[in-house]
Amino acid sequence: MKKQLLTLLFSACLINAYAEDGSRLWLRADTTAQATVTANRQSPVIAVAVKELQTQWRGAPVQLLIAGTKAAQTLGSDGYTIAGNPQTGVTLTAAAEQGLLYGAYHLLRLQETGALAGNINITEKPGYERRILNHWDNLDRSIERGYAGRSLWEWEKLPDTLSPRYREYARANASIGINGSVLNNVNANPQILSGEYLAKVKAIADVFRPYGIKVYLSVNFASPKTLGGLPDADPLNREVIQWWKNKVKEIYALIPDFGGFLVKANSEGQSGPQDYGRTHADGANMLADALKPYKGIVMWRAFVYSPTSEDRAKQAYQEFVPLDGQFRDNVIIQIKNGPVDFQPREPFSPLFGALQHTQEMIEFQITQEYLGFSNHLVYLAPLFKETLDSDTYAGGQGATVAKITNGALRPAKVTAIAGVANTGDSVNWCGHHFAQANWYAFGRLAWNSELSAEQIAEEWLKMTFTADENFVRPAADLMLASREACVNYMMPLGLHHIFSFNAHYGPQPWGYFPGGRMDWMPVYYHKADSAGVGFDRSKTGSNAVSQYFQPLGDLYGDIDRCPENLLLWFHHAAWTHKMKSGNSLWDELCYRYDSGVRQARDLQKAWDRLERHIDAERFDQVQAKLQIQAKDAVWWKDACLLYFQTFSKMPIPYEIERPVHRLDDLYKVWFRQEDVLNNNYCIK
Ligand code: BDP
Repeated sequence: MKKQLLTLLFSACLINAYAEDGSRLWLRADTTAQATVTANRQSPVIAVAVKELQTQWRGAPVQLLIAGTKAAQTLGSDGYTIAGNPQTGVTLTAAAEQGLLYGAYHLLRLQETGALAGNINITEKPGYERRILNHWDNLDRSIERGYAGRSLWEWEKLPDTLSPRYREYARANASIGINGSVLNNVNANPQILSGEYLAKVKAIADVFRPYGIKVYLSVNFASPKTLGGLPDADPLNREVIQWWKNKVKEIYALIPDFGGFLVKANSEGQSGPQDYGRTHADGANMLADALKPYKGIVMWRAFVYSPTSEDRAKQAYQEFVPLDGQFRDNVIIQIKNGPVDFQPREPFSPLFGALQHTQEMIEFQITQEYLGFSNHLVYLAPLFKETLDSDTYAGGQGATVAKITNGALRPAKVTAIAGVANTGDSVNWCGHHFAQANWYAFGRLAWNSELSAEQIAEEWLKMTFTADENFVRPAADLMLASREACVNYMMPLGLHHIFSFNAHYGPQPWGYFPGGRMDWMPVYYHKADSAGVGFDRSKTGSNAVSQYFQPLGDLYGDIDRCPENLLLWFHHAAWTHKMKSGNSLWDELCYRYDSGVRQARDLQKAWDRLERHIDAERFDQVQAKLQIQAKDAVWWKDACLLYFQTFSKMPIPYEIERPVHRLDDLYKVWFRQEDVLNNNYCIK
């Protein structure tokens, strides 16, 4: 009995020592190294770089140099060179302390991914100056569209108690080059600007600073009125202007390196300058003027649309293009990757490139609001890259979204990129172990948008699981297949926004709620009828195609030449429309949904084969999530095909799997977000 107890205790300890709960993210290096590291300057940031190397670097001595040479100056504040040999000695050189920090993480990444061979001679400089996470975290610690627990920011305990996770978060970001965090939701509570909350924000900023991370805040445009007690928040009202100036002064007194404001104005019910008959430029410039003396910036969102008869996909362009050239040089317009809203696939937003005299930045969504929450394994690097690599043809061929926004083609005072974070207080940070890869990929692409999705997947897998090639190759393939699988089982061929209302999880193509906003209803987006399906955005329809530069406008506008993966985004195509495969549109749609289901099952098969290479804990958790994903894929396929069949009146090709649900039952499925996250929703 005693012996049994001892064995039990012993194995419990073992399990504990090797607990693989995902909390260490991709930062899993052994920290018992005792490397010799020297630096020619001292600062809190350099101290972090030195410590990381001292405890993890297993090679010859490393020297960190801040250099004032011309060559070093061209690297900017974040760039660096790494030169030398791991056997004889390595020198990191940078013009500023952040560069040394990023160089240190780069060197460690080479070590951890087994990429150190012989002499090292690396020069790096980031593509975007500001690489920012947007947290949609509320002050009550709920997270809008968050699927990984509650907010990391423990507002109720701040500023006195600092969670150890603030530092871990900052470290993880620094390791992938992220240098900014907008702490609160774009649907901003004015309280964030109160003295009480600013003291809490300062406490977080102090923890982030040695990791090179600046803090930014989302602000509510009505704050002077709701928080400051002024009669209005009109951006031309002198009192309002003064209120913001005072507020900004107060912020910088607490946080001297504060980054600036993110603003969602006149969008989805948020107040804004238009409430007072002013323009977005009036509003943004007023804030920009207040921030200017402190080098702060305004990220003004272009996510605006209202329930008019105009196609929602056209509205941001219509509102912002007439204002081109009117914004201050510390304003940057933050544009979602697509013209509607973070769908599994969208064309790029036509605003990229269209604002020729206004700085533009891209906003991606890392949290999977429309891609299966933290239940589905969907690796987002291919989606991010699809947008970044899209040619806008602004001013001719080769003007990719990346080059338009990162300063390569249009010199800009401010360049930036944002990703809506998928972090929360869950043990593994992101809810799904593989969702960590999306955080990682965002950071890596913000640094260098030319990295391939494959390279990033491999790096992440090696650091997060094991460098064993027998694991890494197939696991990378699985990741790379996952986004297209998701598009296929949710919304192939350019279908979009046919999610269950509000929750944005699961299919509800029939969604129509009398009296509600039409532009929030799935039927608005697919427009299925007895003739066909899809949103006609060609010249005969809303003519959204005219917002794209040529030759894209014509290409998208021609039903026979439009890329088929966007067909139903731009066209209302007949059910009998002949596809490139020779199939009718209806048959093709059926085959796509079916292949999505099969791909979801293939993800399961591929994962099960990898069991022996990794720890049981994470293996089991991912396996359980993949089961949900495969079940959901069938739900999607059945719901969409059975519903669209009520219009096409055509048979589901007989060789593909039959539906296992009845449409009447699917109409009744109802659940809340928590049910989805607890895997407690039932499809009959
Ligand atoms: C949509 C979300 C909503 C956000 C909005 C935004 O459904 O919760 O507030 O975007 O970006 O995707 O402002």
